[in-house]
Amino acid sequence: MKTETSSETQVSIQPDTIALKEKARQEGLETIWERFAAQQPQCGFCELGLSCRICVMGPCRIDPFGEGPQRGVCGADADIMVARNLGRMVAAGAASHSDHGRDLVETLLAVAEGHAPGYQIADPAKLDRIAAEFGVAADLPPQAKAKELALAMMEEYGIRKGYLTFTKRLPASRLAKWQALGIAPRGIDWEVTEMMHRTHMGVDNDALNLLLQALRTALADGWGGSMIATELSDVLFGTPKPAASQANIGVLKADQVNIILHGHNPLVSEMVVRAAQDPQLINRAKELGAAGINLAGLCCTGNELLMRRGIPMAGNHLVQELAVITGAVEAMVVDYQCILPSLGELAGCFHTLLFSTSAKAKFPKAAALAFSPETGEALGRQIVAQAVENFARRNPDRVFIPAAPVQQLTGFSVEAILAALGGSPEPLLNAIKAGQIRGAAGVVGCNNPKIQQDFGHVNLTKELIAHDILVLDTGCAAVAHAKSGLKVPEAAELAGPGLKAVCQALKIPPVLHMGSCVDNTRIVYLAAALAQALGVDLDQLPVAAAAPEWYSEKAATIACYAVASGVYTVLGVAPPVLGSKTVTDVLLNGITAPLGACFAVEPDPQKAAKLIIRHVEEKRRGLGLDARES
Ligand code: SF4
Ligand code: MSK
Repeated sequence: MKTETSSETQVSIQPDTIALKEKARQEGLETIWERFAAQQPQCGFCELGLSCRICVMGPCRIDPFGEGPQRGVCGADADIMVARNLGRMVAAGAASHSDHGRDLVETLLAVAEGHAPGYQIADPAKLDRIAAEFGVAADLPPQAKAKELALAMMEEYGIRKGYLTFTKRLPASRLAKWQALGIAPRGIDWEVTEMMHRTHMGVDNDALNLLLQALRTALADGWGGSMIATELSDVLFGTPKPAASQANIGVLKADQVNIILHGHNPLVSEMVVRAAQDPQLINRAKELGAAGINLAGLCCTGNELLMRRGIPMAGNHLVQELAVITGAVEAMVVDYQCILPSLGELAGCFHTLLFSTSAKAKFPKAAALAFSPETGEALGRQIVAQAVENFARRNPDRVFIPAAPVQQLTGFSVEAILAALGGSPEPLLNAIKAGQIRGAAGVVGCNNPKIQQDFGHVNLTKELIAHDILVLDTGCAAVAHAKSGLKVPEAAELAGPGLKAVCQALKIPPVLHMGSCVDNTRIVYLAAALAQALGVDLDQLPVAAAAPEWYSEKAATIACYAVASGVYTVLGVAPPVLGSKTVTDVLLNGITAPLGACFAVEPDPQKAAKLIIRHVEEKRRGLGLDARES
């Protein structure tokens, strides 16, 4: 192996990524970074949101310098074009999370009706709590209760009277703000459909009106589809509790059958976990010379399994191709979202089997297996059996696992955090009131090849905890933090004195893992609970959010529901809106008065940290708490 080149070190701050990227280069294998380089220069019109292909009178572009066309063929100006594009982006993100949630609702119904072998109600107490929120009779037996809850949740997707049920978790003042603006979310599918309708040529041509519907669509995700996905995953597979695990590519084992579980929905991967414990399959692996069957996660399916089962995490978004390039992966199992279409081709360069598991997400050169609640258990076994047999095809000379795994503590659901605090948010609020913890920040979101991998997450988070701000993380940011050693209790040494003392007393890290992308709802739910306990609205809390390396439509939606919920949000990558001064002004300033929160864009993590620290201290001052000059 040659020594790393400067270009390899530029792709990531993580040694495992750098080493595997170098292996890819030596073997002439293309990765996301080569494709990113080949796309340069990327379209400046698109970057600014000033291109439109909504109809076939176009495509159209608007010249940001005022010299070329200022309107599309239909007459749309820059404001309309940018707002429509953003609205469609948010709709796609909301649809993705919410369709994921729908798969869980359907599985819950199948469990209730007795035709989902292998699945069960893993957390009956949580079923009781959620069912009560949806008005399901408390005295029903669990199966009947699960059925009523599933049917009630199905209604959340369509046309219903009033607003989404989970909005009752919010302080009344937040819902009142949404009602005043006309953005309180109704049905989940309703909001997505209306967003798509309004952005058709010749419908809504008022940028502000379009932006308001984008926020309502995002809220239908955050307080609807995503929240359903989180809560039902807990009901079906268990509510996460703190557990020790590991992260980075070193969680793959050279002497074992390695199966990687990638995507977002835990429905199939939970069955793979079960099958991997089957003594028959383990014995077969041993017959073939393996020491056992090793499971590892990627992206948010990985986060789901990590949170509930302690399955170690191989990596985040930019590691997915590199994981195959280790040459040690017998099977990669994908469901949907954030899965690179290049994986099948790459897997073909190794012995790796690539299985897709959703009929709605097929991939080139992947074996397409279609999950249903009826077949999930059998699919899990089929996948593990094929992976085990595939161990015989591995070429040991190509195996390269260039890192020792890093320890991490995971599993901080809202329930687990409250349990760690003795059952009430009071101790956390007391620590905030006393100024030991200045506030909290959700650092979430993706990797993006435009940014050195994990640089934004890790540097922002280090700065925040050093200033006594507790960090809550999800998604690929969570993996970045884990790989960098920030998610062990010993990382409290990097925190400011107040946060350090709290972490040491509770034996927790200063960065708490709250799950996958849909689990950002755990963060806003916790914020809502804190606001309720304090008798204030969410925008009055000393809390903020950041997505330093985001890339996806889903992340845009999450950011929109965070801001609309009252959480100031700093983006490390500018969204494609800068082509419209009106839209940019509304997002950076205009929404502050009615919603109490807005966006900021700051790629430099040190500067982003300053923005968040200043915001937290201002909010402390607003609550009458001590505030540091920042
Ligand atoms: Fe062009 Fe208007 Fe059609 Fe967009 S909707 S492609 S701006 S004509
Ligand atoms: S997987 S949406 S790259 S966080 Fe949820 Fe990671 Fe972003 Fe996908």
